[in-house]
Amino acid sequence: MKGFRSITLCGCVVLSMVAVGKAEVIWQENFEDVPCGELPEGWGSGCGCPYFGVDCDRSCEGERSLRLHGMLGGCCASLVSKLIHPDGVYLPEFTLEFMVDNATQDLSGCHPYRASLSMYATQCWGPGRSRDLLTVKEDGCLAGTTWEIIGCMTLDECHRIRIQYTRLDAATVRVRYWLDGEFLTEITTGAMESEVAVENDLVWFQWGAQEGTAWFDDVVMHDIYGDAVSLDIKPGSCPNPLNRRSYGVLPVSLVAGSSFDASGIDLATIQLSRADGIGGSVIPLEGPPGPHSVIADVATPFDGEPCDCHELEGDGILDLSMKFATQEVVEGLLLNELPSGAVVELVVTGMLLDGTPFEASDCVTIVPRESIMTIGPMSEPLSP
Ligand SMILES: [Ca+2]
Ligand SMILES: [Ca+2]
Ligand SMILES: [Ca+2]
Repeated sequence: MKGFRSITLCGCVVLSMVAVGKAEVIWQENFEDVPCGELPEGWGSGCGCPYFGVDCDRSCEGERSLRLHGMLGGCCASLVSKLIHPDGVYLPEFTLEFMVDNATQDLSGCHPYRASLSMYATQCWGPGRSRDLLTVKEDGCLAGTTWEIIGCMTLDECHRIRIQYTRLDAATVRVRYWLDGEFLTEITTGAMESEVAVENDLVWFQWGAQEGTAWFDDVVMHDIYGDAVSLDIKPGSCPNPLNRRSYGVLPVSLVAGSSFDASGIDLATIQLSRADGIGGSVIPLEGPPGPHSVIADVATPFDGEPCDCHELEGDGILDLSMKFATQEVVEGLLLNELPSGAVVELVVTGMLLDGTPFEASDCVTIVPRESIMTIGPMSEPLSP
């Protein structure tokens, strides 16, 4: 999927719905360049027990990760702080992804939890100054920001967590969670308000191991997918094979960011064409009878390289799910002229109901003819 070329403003008219960017990486850390036992620049003590540092012998990706250890049977968590935004400002919305690996020690201290992540008003721990985003319980189950259990993971293995934080308004916060690419849940709760800190003061992350050992790796902080729209051909599939002999349909989805309203797309303006400009364009099937476009949550935004993709399906945000007749695509876009195995970038263009134009692209791989036409000897009946 090609990320967020999204809404392209025509440059001549300032439209009411302002454009849409891509999801920018604000910072990321894989710990690979950090000396063993130390912390990356900008990561510091959260004033808990000082048992932390880069582990050069265990990682989720690459060779190094961040290891934290909270005192077993004690009340001393290991905490490492990092500004949520490098400028130290409060971010009303962000998406954070990281890998976490929890050890299996028996826990019996005064806070028997494993890895944790909180937002803090200050670099050091202090009562009434934090929002817990995620806490791993002793059995590997995950407590969300309101401490309800939102999912479970195995210990002694790396898992990928994605957390999307959105300040909906002054009084309300929404936090969405994914585990290993699967959407878990969303929690909407009140904005923090205490005598010593309010939600807007929460500018620090606090990575923790409350008790026992936890490793963090491959941390990526980006701004939210927001009002962007992107394209996913064959949601749930990566790569996206296109069989030129198929008389079926090609599922294509316009994938909505968290604040993009998929129902605001003007269906009559949708066209699918080749990014290289060769061939014409085709329009989605609009039954009944037969397949037609629906608003449904079938895909998750992806912000990687062009033609790269992921296999994630729904993320809790409604998308526009369309079907194109495969033979119309093959003929209309002259795909029969391409060699087997070719990777072709396709573009969907259209407009929102308010006239804002957009485009988004993703790629298909032409299924080799041989794999369709060849019938091997195994298919022949066995001789008696
Ligand atoms: Ca690493
Ligand atoms: Ca796909
Ligand atoms: Ca979606």
